[in-house]
Amino acid sequence: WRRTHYTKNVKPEINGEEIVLMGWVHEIRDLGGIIFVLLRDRDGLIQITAPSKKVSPELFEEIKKLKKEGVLAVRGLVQESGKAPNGVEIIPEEIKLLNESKLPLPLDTTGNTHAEIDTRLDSRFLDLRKHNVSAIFKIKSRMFHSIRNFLESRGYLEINTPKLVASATEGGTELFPITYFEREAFLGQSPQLYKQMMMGSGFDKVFEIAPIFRAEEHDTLRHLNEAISIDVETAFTDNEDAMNILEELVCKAITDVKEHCEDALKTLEVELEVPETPFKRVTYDEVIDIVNSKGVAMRHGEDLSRAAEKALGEVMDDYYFITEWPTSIKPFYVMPGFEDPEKSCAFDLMYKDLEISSGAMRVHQHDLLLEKIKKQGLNPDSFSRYLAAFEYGMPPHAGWGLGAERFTMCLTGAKNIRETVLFPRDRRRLTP
Ligand code: ATP
Ligand code: AMO
Repeated sequence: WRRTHYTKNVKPEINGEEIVLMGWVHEIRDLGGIIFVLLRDRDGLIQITAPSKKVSPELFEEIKKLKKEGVLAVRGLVQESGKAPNGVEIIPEEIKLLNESKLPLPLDTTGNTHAEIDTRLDSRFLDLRKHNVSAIFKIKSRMFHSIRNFLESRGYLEINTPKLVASATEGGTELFPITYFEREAFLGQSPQLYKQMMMGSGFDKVFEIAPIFRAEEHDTLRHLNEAISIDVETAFTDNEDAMNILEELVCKAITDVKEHCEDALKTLEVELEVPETPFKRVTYDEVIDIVNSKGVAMRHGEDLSRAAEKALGEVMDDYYFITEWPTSIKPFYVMPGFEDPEKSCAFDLMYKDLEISSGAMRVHQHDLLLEKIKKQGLNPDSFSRYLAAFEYGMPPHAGWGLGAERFTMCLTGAKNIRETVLFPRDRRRLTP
């Protein structure tokens, strides 16, 4: 048997056709003289209606024996029906039970019984059978697709850089150490140094979509220990240009998801709006004033506290940039401002109270970079191979990293970042 249709394609227009469906037994209602089986596949549900008077006694007995979450193939006739959920039902002619499910289930796949996120993640394969859970991954997939298309259309080259690395990039505290033969190594926390080196290689425009590993000890709704970062780097350009491409990419992805993920968005009850461009830019100094005026303490030179992010989120548009961050609180590779070196060329893209991307124009002058590495208390020796790239003709460049899961939260309305990862890694979870 070959599947001829997915349930979502079974419409009244194909009334009378014989089709083959495959999926799982979602629910069974046995009313004695008639049995209703709800068959679920990736995209939907359909009612299989077996009246004892219309199907053979053997088939009726087979259907009677079905149990929840068994894997089923059904050959049957499409029948228009005002009483069935989608206006159509299937009158079965033959069924094949491809596999049975152990019962009771560790998790209710109909979603009628509430389950805590930990219980759900423990049985994630079952949890993902729920359409309001899988919808998030359909949207995430479309988002990646759209971003790749967009970047390719702009002449960006997709690259892959190592995840087994010798040193930190984002400040030394958030690394996972591993054993690399006789040496210590780390899981990469950002492709930062590599994507910059590609600028020195003349690749001009690169992007990478790959995991980053961060030993964040805290347990929040927006931090993962393994996340996917969408990294972009562009040569012969600056932070303004980098922000422009980022906001264009964000809008393109939202437009695309809106157009192609109608069903998933409906399932999640999310109404996406394509934000207007340009996104508002607020400077770090303006942010301090806004936050203070909301009664939240914030001093110059501090990163945004959670309370500050929340206060800001209340007054700003959905998407906005924070610019002119103090040079002192940004990584060594960030270019100090040309007019005032205390105000850097770094920016963050925010969605309400959530930081979704950080970026900057980078330091491309070798001596300044070396000085900044030293000033941050880092050992220049661990950066020697990176630094060498700046001695032999490094063009000015800029770029950013966009957190794929955080952006997925914006697209799906998920409140917990774990919802946007198939098998999340957090402080307490390393399985499944
Ligand atoms: P960065 O680009 O700086 O790494 P990020 O998006 O990874 O940013 P963090 O800087 O780790 O996020 O956190 C953002 C803000 O949230 C920080 O200013 C920090 O003060 C705050 N924060 C982080 N963890 C917690 C926590 N467990 N409880 C409250 N606030 C937190
Ligand atoms: P940053 O450290 O801000 O910048 O990371 C970029 C973006 O990655 C996402 N992100 C995370 N998402 C979930 N869990 C985490 N623990 C986590 N950490 C980061 C966020 C964040 O905005 N090298 C720079 C980027 C650049 O300048 O190009 C960097 O890594 O959405």
